[in-house]
Amino acid sequence: MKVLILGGTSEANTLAPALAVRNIPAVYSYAGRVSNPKPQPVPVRTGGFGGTQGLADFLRRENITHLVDATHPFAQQMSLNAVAAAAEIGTPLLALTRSAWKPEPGDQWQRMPTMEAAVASLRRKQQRVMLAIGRMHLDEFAAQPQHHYLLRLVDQPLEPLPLPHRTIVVDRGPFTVEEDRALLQRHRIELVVSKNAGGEGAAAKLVAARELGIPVLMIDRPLLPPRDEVHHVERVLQWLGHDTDLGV
Ligand code: 3Y8
Ligand code: NAP
Repeated sequence: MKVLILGGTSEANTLAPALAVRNIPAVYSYAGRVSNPKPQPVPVRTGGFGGTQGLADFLRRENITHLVDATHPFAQQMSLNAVAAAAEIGTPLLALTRSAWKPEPGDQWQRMPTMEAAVASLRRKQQRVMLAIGRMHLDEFAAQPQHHYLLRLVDQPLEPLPLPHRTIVVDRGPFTVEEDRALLQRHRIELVVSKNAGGEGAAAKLVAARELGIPVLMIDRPLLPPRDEVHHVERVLQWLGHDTDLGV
């Protein structure tokens, strides 16, 4: 048995130790998006595979027997490639993911079907907006340069940003409600833009926004192809035919 974990999330970071402690051979894969990703208790590889074919070649070359897609719900291309490569060579595939967030009493959410829709809905007078969507889609918000943006990024950006009025906070999650409440108050945020990531790592800003009565533009997840999905590491261990008492 040899497991390839497509990682980069808290779920993947819970799965890797569970495999390591059971001496299940595994490789953890990062895209190489941030300068110093979290270390892992199993061998790590970093960078794209080179599309579906590149991934299929990797699966063959490394004799991967099981593929676990534990990437983020917005990592649509990686998930598409995983389904296609696994089908092409018959490698068993399981997705380890988390349910989408649902609004709770007190939430002032406006659901957005896509990132583009969120940008379009910012066609309004200047506001103080927290963009908690990371770095990769910031350019799209240049269409609405009038706002004062609070940007939370994992790394200091290397390239100039296309947003004239912005404050950058360099921080990586998981975040706490106290931190995020203080951040929203300090920057007098009037609107939060968020991906519907699910899980705990990015939820703090939503609780803080609810408590402070701040509206949220909540961007729905992109569509993913049908595949077997689980939400807990124990289910992955069962799928691998291993004991599930999570001593780890
Ligand atoms: C490189 C690897 C853990 C897991 C850490 C999770 C939780 C904290 C919250 C906000 C939202 C955002 C962003 C976010 C969170 C976890 C998890 C999660 C959101 C790291 C990591 C990698 C990435 C990539 C990065 C993206 C960006 C997205 C920041 C590691 C820290 C906004 C998504 O600068 C960039 O290029 C960043 C790119 C993809 C989305 C984007 O479009 O910019 N994640 N995040 C992974 C790789 O190279 O393969 O160092 O740990 C992982 C985590 N980020 O156990 O510690 O599981 O989701 N990540 C979103 O959810 O909206 C921040 O600020 O409120
Ligand atoms: P994406 O748009 O679906 O992926 C684009 C390309 O990046 C993929 O086709 C693949 O390149 C490469 N890639 C993505 N994830 C990879 C991985 N784990 N290992 C190796 N290559 C990978 O993905 P993304 O949104 O850029 O996310 C990149 C990473 O950040 C993933 O690990 C994801 O779990 C993590 N992350 C993303 C978000 C988010 O909001 N998107 C949030 C938290 C964490 P090739 O086609 O060349 O193989």
